[in-house]
Amino acid sequence: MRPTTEALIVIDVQNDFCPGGALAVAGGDAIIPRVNGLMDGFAVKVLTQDWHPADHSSFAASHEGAEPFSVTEMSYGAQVLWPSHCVQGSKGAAFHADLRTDPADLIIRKGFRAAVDSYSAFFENDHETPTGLEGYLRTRGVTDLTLVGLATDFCVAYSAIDAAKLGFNVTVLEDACRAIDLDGSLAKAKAELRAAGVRLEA
Ligand code: VGL
Ligand code: ZN
Repeated sequence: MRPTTEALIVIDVQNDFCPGGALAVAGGDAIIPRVNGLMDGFAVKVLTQDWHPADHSSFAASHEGAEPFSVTEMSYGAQVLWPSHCVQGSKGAAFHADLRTDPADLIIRKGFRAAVDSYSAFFENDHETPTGLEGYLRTRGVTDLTLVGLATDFCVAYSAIDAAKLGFNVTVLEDACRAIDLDGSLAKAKAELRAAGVRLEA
């Protein structure tokens, strides 16, 4: 068992990011056995859940004439417009049935404000609205984070980079993640992860 200063953060292992889902990540469900196996080794375990209202501004359907995977400009910067996904209370927003959720200490939801997306488990995409996860981890005395989940190049990368900026020691287990890889986003995310001081391990 790892010390109580170390937390496992499992990002968005939800039906919509797995094969058959609205924003399916290739092989998204293949990481689940590894993620399940990691849980017992960590004293602190957090799951995140992408949790959008049906009219969320990150959905292409919320923008007249916009195609999914196009990019638009929001008040807080560039934003990819996604197929509608992880709508609050929908089957797509539920955790994958094979993911062990009972061992989790905390399930933190993000992206619930219609006007701003939230890739990171720590801050929304305006980079200033906190989710509260930092306070939770610090008050529990956590200093080191291991991140796994979906998708490597969006929610995992944003979370890991924010965590490193906040001063946590951060490791991403690449084999326990899968990427969307939109227009080179995986290579870009990996370069940014390394630049932020995030450790990438298999
Ligand atoms: C994610 C795109 C939109 C993710 C969430 O979990 O990586 N990507 N919403
Ligand atoms: Zn989302």
